[in-house]
Amino acid sequence: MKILVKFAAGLLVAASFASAASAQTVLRSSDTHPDGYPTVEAVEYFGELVKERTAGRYAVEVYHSAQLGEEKDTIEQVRSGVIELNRVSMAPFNGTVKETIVPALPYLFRSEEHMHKVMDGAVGDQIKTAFESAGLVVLAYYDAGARSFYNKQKPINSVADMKGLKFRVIQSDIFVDMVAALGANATPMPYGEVYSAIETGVIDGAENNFPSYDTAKHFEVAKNFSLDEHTILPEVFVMNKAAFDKLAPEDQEIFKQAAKESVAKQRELWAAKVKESRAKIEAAGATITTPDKQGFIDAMKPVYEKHAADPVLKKMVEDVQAVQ
Ligand code: GTR
Repeated sequence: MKILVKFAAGLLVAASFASAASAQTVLRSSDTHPDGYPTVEAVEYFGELVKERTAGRYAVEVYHSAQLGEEKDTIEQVRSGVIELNRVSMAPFNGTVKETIVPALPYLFRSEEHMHKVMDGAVGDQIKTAFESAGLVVLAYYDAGARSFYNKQKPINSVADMKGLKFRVIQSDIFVDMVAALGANATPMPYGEVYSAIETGVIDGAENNFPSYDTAKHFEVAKNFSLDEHTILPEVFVMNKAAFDKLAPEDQEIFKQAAKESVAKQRELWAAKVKESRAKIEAAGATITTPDKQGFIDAMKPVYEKHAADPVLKKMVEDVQAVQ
């Protein structure tokens, strides 16, 4: 009898373990960057907090290194719910969520501190609301520093040096028009194709921040980095809205809080990575020049005229400029 009771109790324990295990929901998140990159680590950290605070009911699996595809494809996946989470740049959303045009405008943010204040404030909230119409909930904005041009032909000291060069840009019309306004040619293409396109001479260079230039190894094939810092465009960490709406209200709070804490973590990791990458690419023989920035700023007028003419966006630009 005793044995039977023990056996039954054992079965009960086993059953409750089984149900606890089967009750775990695994959420998949994509990132184009490799393991160890600040955005990958930040989302992993978010996942650890969520798992801990939901007693293991939710877990996050981060698929780094574009394992689930290039950004444009994974954006479709998270919008349709094939995956639940995604960490991407905001630029590929410029055509679908018009409010994302604002942080992508060249030389709009005066500094990274200015960008933080804006994205942590009312304009950041306005962009978050706009994402909902695309079926996404913004969990966090992460740092991506400033984007600058680099190429394999020559150092860029002024806008005149840009003439005729071919650059890969991130997939957004604003970037295409920005490059045209500088007298160069732009080809939007997926991130994963850039290295070989530079190597084989299909393009002369691209534009990005130091950590991307480093980890995607673009510094090996395009050694002239020109610190023109044209765009301080943050990353976005999004969740499929239907998946978010399905969460219990207290779990939604856990997710939001965990995401908030992952932002602080990512900002720290980012600052360290920028320094590390800059030192690494210089040691590897890349040269950094600081061009006459005012010339770049002055050339951006047509980009604003074309992309920020919409009254909603115009007002947002003014709001950004008013943030001190
Ligand atoms: C990086 C960004 C990536 C990706 C990449 C690109 O700075 O972190 O998400 O958008 O740029 O240029 O495609």
